[in-house]
Amino acid sequence: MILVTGGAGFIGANFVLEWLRSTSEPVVNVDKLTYAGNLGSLRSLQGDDRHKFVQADICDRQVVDDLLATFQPRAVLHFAAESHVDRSIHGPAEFVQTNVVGTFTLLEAAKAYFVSLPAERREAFRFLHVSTDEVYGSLGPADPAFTETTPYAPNSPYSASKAGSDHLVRAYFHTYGLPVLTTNCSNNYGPLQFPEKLIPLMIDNALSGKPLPVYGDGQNIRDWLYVADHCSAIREVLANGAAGETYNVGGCNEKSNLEVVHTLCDLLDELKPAPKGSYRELIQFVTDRPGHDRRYAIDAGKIMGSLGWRPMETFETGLRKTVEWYLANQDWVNGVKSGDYRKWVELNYADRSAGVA
Ligand code: NAD
Ligand code: TDX
Repeated sequence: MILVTGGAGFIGANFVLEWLRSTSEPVVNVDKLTYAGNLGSLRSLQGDDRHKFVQADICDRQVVDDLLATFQPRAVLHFAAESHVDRSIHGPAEFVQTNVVGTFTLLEAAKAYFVSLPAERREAFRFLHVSTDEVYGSLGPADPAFTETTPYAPNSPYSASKAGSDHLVRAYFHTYGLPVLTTNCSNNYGPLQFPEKLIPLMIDNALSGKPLPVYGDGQNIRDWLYVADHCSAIREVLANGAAGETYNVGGCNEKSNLEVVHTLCDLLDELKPAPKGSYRELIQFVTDRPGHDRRYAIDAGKIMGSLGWRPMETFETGLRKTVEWYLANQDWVNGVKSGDYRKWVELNYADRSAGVA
């Protein structure tokens, strides 16, 4: 049994689905179901008793203690977070609460649980913390890519809260011997991503004939990784990573935002032509994000060299799969936008109190 936090979000849901496709080991999935949590993403697991869903807040120590004691997981995989930079600019408090206090609460509970385990189970236990490249700050055009030893320099409330959580995770290894692993990953894209993030937002706006809002001059650079490749990296780190180590994960796909939007428009022109003209005509340059980091780039040499991990998708193949998924899953998108999926949750998860569903 593994315990996953945030498994109703974008990356967590992709991870849980893939885990249960490829192993028989059960998952207990703890998620608060914020606006970003969507049990509709896990609909295909209905009736699969290897998946136990629990609606709970990771800041609730009692619930976390109870879950660890009840399910006795061999590992905690911590995906839960407030994850959207723009939201963190408008309302940072929730980011500090979930990302810092929530991670601290999990670490405290995991430490108590770890100490209570018999020696052979303690040996195997892992706490895997899923984090971001944004903790390293912003690169200039000629700077080398982020490595695991790049100094932390977070610039947004989101990245500062993730940096705080990373430091706590590190401290629990060095001070208490909790066997932690940390992954710092670049921008993910793929199926099931909430349409507030660049790629699904642009697809959704284009299909609705709405403007495509590019921040600033569109020359900010992100290093894109297909979500399934991130999930395979997490599995590899869980299986073979060394306790106390951090691993940078990235796809070697540095693209400017404008390049990403152009490629998306061209794919949509091919797969779902607009009634007239090209989707590129919808692009609008809008006021920049405050404190907008200029460039992120990941050096994934450590995970590739020491664990043999490789991404399977190029940006071109991954983006095509993503656009095809959104075109084929407009019900999911409309449900997320309208909040309809919550009705599905009410119907299918009658017991949604902070207990075991
Ligand atoms: P997401 O916003 O799609 O999902 C987050 C999930 O966490 C949601 O299901 C939400 O309901 C849940 N959650 C939030 N607060 C909670 C709380 N207090 N208690 C329990 N559950 C709570 O995020 P995502 O994009 O899937 O990101 C997952 C993790 O990966 C995050 O830690 C994020 O920082 C990290 N990450 C994301 C990216 C990316 O590009 N999306 C890149 C690198 C790292
Ligand atoms: O409408 C938009 N227009 C635009 O130009 C949006 C939503 C974004 N952008 C730009 C801002 C960024 O430079 O696109 C880039 C990507 O933006 P987001 O999708 O919001 O991602 P980013 O801010 O880079 O952060 C993401 O990657 C790292 C995730 O949201 C984080 O959780 C992760 O840690």
